[in-house]
Amino acid sequence: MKRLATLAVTLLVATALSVTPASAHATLQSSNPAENAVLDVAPDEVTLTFNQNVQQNFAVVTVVGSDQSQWGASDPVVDGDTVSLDLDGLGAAGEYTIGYRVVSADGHPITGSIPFQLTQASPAAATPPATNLDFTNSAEPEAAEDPADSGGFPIWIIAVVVIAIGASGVLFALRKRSI
Ligand SMILES: [Cu+2]
Repeated sequence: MKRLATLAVTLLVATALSVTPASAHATLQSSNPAENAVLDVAPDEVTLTFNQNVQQNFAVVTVVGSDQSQWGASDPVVDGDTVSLDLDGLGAAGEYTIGYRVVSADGHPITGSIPFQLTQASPAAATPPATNLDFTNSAEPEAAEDPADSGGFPIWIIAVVVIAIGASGVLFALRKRSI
């Protein structure tokens, strides 16, 4: 009877030990923004907190808008059980998705996605694209073309003309000499 009990306990312990490693990989505990959060203002960063440390390497975190635009402004930073990603604002109001892939201490990769909503266009991102478009459409091409037109081109033309005249003079002289 005692032996049976010992056997039963041994089996239970063995089962417990064999089950534990399989369920030992990290799981996401919380995130900021939280799943299905509704935000007025874009967060400065995205933070994912796991129930245990995750490996320093191999972490991938993305923040993607409904138009597939990417909003992450850094590589993900792993600090123990948290992984963070800087944001440089977000774009238009709408749905965004945080996607992640980290490797837990036991080597198992963990992936997931966390949707959240932005109710107002992010001011940080709403202004720069507008200014960027202005720059590329008007200021930048003019600034880039002007120096080439006024400075670079005439010098090239003059150089080509001078070389052409010089070359024809030499040819002329050579021809004359050979005749
Ligand atoms: Cu695991």
